[in-house]
Amino acid sequence: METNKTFTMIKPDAVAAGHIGAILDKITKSGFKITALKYTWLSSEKAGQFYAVHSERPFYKALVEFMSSGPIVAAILEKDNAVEDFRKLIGATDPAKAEPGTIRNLFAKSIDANAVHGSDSDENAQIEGNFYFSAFEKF
Ligand code: IDP
Ligand code: MG
Repeated sequence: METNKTFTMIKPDAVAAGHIGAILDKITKSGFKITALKYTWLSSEKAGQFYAVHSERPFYKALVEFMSSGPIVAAILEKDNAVEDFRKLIGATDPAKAEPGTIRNLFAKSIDANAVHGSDSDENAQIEGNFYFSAFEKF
């Protein structure tokens, strides 16, 4: 299992607010290399599949609606210790609890519209990257 890859999405709130450039800049300046990148819009079916792990949670329906409400940016990122380091860079799920200087502290509005996704394990990083990108789209 690779330990130097993670997967991220810039969520619809941050895309709509015009933060794509600033967030990608922060990610690359923090030492992550972009190895796949895509601007796309999830159908509610695709968003439901991506977040299927949360299907029993009370916020699942709202999450699927939100994630299919506008375009997103998906990316695979490479760095030593990628999953853990990227979770530190994005900060807590609730931006009110995210450390100063983290992406969610800087760009997120609420616990649901929280600007970015970051994989929570090496295994999920691989699954999530493969959800979006074929072998011909990763370099
Ligand atoms: P994470 O994105 O920090 O890994 P998860 O617990 O995996 O957080 O939840 C996935 C996403 O579901 C969150 O990023 C957020 O958009 C949404 N979410 C999580 N908890 C809540 C909640 O309590 N209310 C509303 N939305 C939530
Ligand atoms: Mg998560």
